[in-house]
Amino acid sequence: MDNFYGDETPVAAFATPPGNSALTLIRCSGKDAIDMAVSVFSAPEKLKQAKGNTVLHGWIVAANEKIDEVLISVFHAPKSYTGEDSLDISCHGGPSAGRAVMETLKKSGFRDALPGEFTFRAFMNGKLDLTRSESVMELVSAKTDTGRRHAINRLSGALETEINNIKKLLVEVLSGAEIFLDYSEDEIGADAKADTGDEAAGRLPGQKLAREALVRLKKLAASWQRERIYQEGILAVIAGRPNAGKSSLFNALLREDRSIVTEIPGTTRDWIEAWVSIEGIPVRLADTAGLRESADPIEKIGVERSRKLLDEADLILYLIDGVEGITGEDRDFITINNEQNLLLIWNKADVAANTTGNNFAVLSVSAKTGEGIAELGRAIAATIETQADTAADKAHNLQTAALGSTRQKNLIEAACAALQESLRLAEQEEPLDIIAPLLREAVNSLGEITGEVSTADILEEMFSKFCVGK
Ligand SMILES: Nc1nc2c(ncn2[C@@H]2O[C@H](COP(=O)(O)OP(=O)(O)O)[C@@H](O)[C@H]2O)c(=O)[nH]1
Ligand SMILES: [Mg+2]
Repeated sequence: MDNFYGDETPVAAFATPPGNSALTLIRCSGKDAIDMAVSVFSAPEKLKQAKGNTVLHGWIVAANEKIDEVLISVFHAPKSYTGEDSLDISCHGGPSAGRAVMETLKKSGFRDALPGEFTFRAFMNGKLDLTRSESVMELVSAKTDTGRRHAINRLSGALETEINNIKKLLVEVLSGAEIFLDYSEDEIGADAKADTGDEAAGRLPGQKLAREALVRLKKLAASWQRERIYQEGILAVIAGRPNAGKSSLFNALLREDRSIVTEIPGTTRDWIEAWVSIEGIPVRLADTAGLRESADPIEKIGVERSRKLLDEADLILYLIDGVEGITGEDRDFITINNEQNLLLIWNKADVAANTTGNNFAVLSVSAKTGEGIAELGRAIAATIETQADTAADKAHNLQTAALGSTRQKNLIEAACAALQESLRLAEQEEPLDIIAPLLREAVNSLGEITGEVSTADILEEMFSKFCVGK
């Protein structure tokens, strides 16, 4: 049978990366995992009788040959990470010992674990919901301290709890609606209506609860704005008048000639983007068309698209053409966009010194010679970090729930849309039989986030993105 998520075959995987190290850790888990390991352990009786959460010392052996001296941590179901019988085998480090132990384990019946299979089993055995499963992967790939803190928050169940609480509210509204559906309003009478505590409600009992749920869902949806900085990186858009040197700067930051650079204003008619790592932060860098009034219809579209992109930008790198100096157009742009994160950059410093004076904090660079580009990189990183930290501060209370993946964000948005539509219909006093299915849809979306509602496809898609051994 092909390997697939969801069987109970004992699996084994390296939990530590290959290379030189003091130790190599191999994790084993599954029904019969302990019995299988007994056949390759130097003290089989000791292992058979070992209690859960104990450590044994001995040798992995094959055909009476000692393979490696090991420590085995024994876990009994359900008290293990996966909820199954599990073993953590500490072998000697280096390229050879762990590999030889792994070969021996596989000969005794273990198979290689699939990516994320340990966490998948933990989820299937009710050890973790899906938000916490995702946070395990988030934690092991966290690049910064803040990223780690956010992952820990979700691993501790903050998001799971908030989603379950919101879901409870909606289930209450839904069951209220379904009672009204099952019986006519006359049969239920005024008492039941009063019970919902929502006298002003139209035809949907419990509208107040539904509105509260909507507010909390929207708050969660908004939390993704800051969380995604750590998960997905940020969008930085280069803007400025034609010929300011935007495409040249784009290339300088990319350290390769990706964008077309010419002296003809308006060459970059659409925008070009590329991912670049700036001081370790993943940045989606976009080079836009110059923002100027144009009669050329194609350039006009380019300018329009650039404006739209600017609206979405997490950070705008606004370039001033040093040769021309600050113009009225530049001042207008700076005034209009000062609500957004704006870094002002004086370009062409190789031929024109910065003359902006004290009114503007402006970094001087030359996209042509590379002067000031490293400093600019550091300034970009500092701005993003400040922005993220400020946002994180606002929600620094670690009880605050926040989203941890686009999967979660899409489902929250689906729930919001369904709930919002149901409230709209309720306000128009539409019948409950068209409102209730929308509420059900919102409840199901929330159930999908935690994994209460899930399909094999969704789970496989999700866990296959994990690393092996997790
Ligand atoms: N001397 C000098 N020229 C530059 C610098 N950056 C760009 N240029 C020149 O300015 C012109 C316009 O550059 P480009 O990157 O296409 O500007 P864009 O229209 O804003 O994208 C080109 O001739 C570039 O070689 C710079 O730092 N120093
Ligand atoms: Mg250009």
